[in-house]
Amino acid sequence: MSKKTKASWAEPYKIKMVELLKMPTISQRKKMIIEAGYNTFLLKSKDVYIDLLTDSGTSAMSDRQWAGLMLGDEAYAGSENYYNLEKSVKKYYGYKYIIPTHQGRGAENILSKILIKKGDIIPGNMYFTTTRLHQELAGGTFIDVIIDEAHDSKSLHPFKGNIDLKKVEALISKYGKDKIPYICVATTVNMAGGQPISLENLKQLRTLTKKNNIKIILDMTRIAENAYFIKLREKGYSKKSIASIVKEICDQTDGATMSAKKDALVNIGGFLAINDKELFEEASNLVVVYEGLHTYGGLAGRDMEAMAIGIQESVSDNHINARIGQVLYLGEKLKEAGIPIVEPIGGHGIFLDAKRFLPHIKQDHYPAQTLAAEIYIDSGVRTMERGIVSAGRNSKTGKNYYPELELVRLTIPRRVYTQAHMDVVAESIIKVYKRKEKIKGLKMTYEPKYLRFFQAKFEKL
Ligand code: PLI
Repeated sequence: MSKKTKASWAEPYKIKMVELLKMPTISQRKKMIIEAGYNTFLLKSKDVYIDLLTDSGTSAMSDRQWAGLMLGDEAYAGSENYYNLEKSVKKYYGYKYIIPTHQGRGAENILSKILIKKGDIIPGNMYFTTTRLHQELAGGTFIDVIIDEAHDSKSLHPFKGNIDLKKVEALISKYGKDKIPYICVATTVNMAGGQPISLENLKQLRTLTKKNNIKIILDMTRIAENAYFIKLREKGYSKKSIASIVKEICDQTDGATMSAKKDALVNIGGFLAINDKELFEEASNLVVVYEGLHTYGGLAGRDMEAMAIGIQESVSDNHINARIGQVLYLGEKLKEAGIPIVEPIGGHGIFLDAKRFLPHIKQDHYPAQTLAAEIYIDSGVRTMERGIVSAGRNSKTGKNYYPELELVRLTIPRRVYTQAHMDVVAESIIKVYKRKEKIKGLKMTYEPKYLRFFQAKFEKL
């Protein structure tokens, strides 16, 4: 009997310009990682071969976006490009009002300042580093209400980004609805391994929050990737377009913060979107303090034009199929070799489970930080820690958080690398896995106060 073979797919673009890669030698890499204090954030880009540190601001723009840069209207006030961006946000996401910001955390800062009062509780489907910090700086406390499966790297739940509604109900009865200004809902939850939330779950949350007069604010940073998983896995969506699913997600919410550096295919930019006119006016006023006038929010006109075009390209079915297809390709290769990764494979990268990869290294000796450094030494591939270092300390008690997930993220920039690059990455991880017993942990020698993972330094034990 003939075996049915799956049709191959290919990138829905061809390459018009290339950037030559740097190829540091092994002795250079050994020296550089020590100088960087075993922190891949502190490496120089010129010392990196394949850069999987992040998918943030690292996408390749299309020729249409580059052409858009030339249409930059660099007026201080009322730039034409702002109105194009506003049109794009309304058309594809449906929000009424938008305020551009220099990137996602600019929007988080303004949102937190206008909505959070001291002593408030902000439930969310797993923390994100900058989001939680802005909530705390505004006087709030983040509480995780994601389903338990999200903390288990082996669980095959199709929507590990879902919110546990019972946990939300318990918070409402414990603190009272007036202490909860909004629920922060992320699409494809970054720290859980790029795991999606289902529309069914979001709609149930909408019903619960409406009843209690609590807002839903979306972190829509990777919304198109979430829509892909809904189309693939949720009943009733297989024939819908990514664009229509994206719109349906936004329709369940009251506003959103966006880091356009991810899904929206630009190297810089973000925005705050909101449906309430009064909140919009308050945010428009505050943005002039922190970012710039409300019609540019810290961006050049050309950046807003590239974002307006990127939003449109990001919701194309062809684009998203190829984008996640490449992530799956790498993940399947690693799975076949027996490498422990977070499953199901997520939207923006592969997450190695460092607790299972290096079981002999205690969490206090930073297994994920260690593994990211070892991968760099092996091949010059740069990855990122998403474990105890990223989790940081409780801002009230000063004690370290000990997250269940101790991960190394291989984040795939959009439209940048080829399948052959993915082969090289997989080979390097497999090589490191073969010598895992010989790998020793790290000790932290410098710890900055905020978001320590960016700048902390380490030494080998
Ligand atoms: O890096 P920003 O300020 O544009 O965006 C902050 C931000 C908010 N939400 C989520 C889910 C993010 O992933 C995010 C930034 N992520 C980075 C930088 C990353 O490497 O994943």
